[in-house]
Amino acid sequence: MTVDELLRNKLRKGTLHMTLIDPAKQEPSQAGSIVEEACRLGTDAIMVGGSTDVTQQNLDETVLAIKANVDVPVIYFPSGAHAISPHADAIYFMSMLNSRNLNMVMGEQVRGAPIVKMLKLEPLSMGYIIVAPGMKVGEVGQADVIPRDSPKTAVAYALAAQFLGMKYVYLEAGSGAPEPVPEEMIRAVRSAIDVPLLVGGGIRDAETAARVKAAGASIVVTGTVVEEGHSMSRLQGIIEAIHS
Ligand code: 1GP
Repeated sequence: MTVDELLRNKLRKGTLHMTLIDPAKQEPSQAGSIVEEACRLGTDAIMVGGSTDVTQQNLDETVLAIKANVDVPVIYFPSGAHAISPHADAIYFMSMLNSRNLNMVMGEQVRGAPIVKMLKLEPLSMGYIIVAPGMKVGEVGQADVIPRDSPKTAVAYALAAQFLGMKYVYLEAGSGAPEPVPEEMIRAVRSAIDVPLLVGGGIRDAETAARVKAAGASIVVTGTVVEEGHSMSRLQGIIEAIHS
């Protein structure tokens, strides 16, 4: 079964949680322990990626350490074509739709596509939309961030992604954002599109996760909450809220 099929089967039963690991933020062995615990708590897949400092070496070592410990899909969440791991189960083949930098919209993808083909990685096409404040990824990606009070702008981008044939849409407030993507925006996008909607950035507790789910996220992504493995009890609450 492909990762896409597996995710779609699971999505039929309810909202999913994905744990994001930045390979630049801890040793591979620590990443392995964090995801082992996250899987024990019920996370549905692991995403591996970061906006800066991802190298072929830290990426490969982290993906291998994760794969050695867990059975859930490991999906590479790339910041560019400079590092692509053959060890991941799939790659978000994504375009940062609201970047001012054409390289983020299509250049890295053109560089990466032959590598993805050669490595036989499963591409999961995704429209990546950065919502204010956008944090590091918004800055590095030179995003024209979607204003928080403009759900209709987010809807227009998300619809454009779907009409272009992208299989997933990701609304991203940025890792460590003080607030997640506004609920009204999630609701508006959810009711406009038919493809699975990922929502991430600034989700640090169960209550927030429950609100993001209720607003219509198909997949809730958290990263910071498990960085350095400090907040596994919070992660437990988040995953319970998403699966309840
Ligand atoms: C970043 O949306 C993810 O791409 C995760 O954000 O680190 O704030 O959980 P956090």
